[in-house]
Amino acid sequence: MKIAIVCYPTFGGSGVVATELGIELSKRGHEIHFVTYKQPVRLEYLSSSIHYHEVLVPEYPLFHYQPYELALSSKLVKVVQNHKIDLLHVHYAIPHAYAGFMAQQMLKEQGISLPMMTTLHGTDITLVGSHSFYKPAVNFSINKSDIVTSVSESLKRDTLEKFDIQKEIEVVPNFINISDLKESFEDCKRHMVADEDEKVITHVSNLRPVKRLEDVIHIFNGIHQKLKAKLVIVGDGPDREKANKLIKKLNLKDKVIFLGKSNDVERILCYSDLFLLPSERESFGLAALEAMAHRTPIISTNAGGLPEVNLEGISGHLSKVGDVDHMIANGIKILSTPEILEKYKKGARETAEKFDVKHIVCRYEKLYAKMSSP
Ligand code: GMT
Repeated sequence: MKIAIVCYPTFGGSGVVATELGIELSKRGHEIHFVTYKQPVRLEYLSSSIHYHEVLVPEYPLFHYQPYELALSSKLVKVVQNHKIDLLHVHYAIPHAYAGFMAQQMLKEQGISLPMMTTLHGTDITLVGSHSFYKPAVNFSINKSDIVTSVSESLKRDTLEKFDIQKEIEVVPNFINISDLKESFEDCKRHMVADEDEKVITHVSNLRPVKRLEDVIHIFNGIHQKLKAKLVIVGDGPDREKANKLIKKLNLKDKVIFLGKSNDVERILCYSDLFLLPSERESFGLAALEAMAHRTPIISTNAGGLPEVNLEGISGHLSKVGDVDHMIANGIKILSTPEILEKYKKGARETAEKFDVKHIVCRYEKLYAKMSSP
């Protein structure tokens, strides 16, 4: 099939999932066309089966806001016409489902049918999408999609609660390509972040308020009072400065390492002993799944879809949002002896294997086939 994929190309879970999906679909014989404003970060190479079409929005003095969805829908029309695209898969409802619907309507006028699947990822529903500024348009474009999927049962429930949805929502969880993972590195670099007798605790995110970065630091502080450890923070975002102040106040400057945005997350996870994700909201928690695939147990909240990914007592532990003491106690429990840590590492990896690409991508393919057959 010839599939056009629309996503956010920069760092962020939905773009990563869309890109990995496109790469996997191309390996299965489909021709993939990414349509977005920048080449997706995880898309390292283009080929005869993976194409990228850039959406340009030229500046014009009259525009206070650049009309991206207008440019995107026009680009989609061109890509569909030029490449004989069979279907459109948009990731993150805003504004992609809306732009996709407009492209569909323009193509319909020319007698071209373009079925559209919309995958809901999280904040497009729980945070931004449900704001009254956007809600009518989001509600409308979800209902106009031929198939709607969500990345967790929890997100499906949230969508049905917050919007007036007339369609069935199929849950297709996020996935990881286990066989592609690099499990060990000759130049591991663990020694650059921690001493032999120190545990490595990791947090990877876009450092937005929803990730509760201050809780990450308080949890680390509590664990570090009991055992030797370093905290590695990967990613960048608006809460970094606030976090730096807290690190200074708690006298943790020598213990916390900020690595910024990195494409080397695999190497970092490879030597991590524990992963912290104390988010206030998380429709799925792809970062936790990636850590689990690298045998890293998780301390997370029980928000949103996290209990569907991090299995209590198996891959790690769950706590109520903000219950830092509970998360500290659980972190200490996991790290207390090499035997206990190994048990959680095994549990994390086995749980991640259930989300392997080979179990999940075929579910999208079945839905594509359903959507394309009249
Ligand atoms: O919050 C983020 O990290 C970005 C956001 C996105 O759409 O880029 O992530 C959401 O989608 C991810 C992929 O499906 C999920 O793993 C995240 O849990 C979800 N984030 C939230 O719900 C806050």
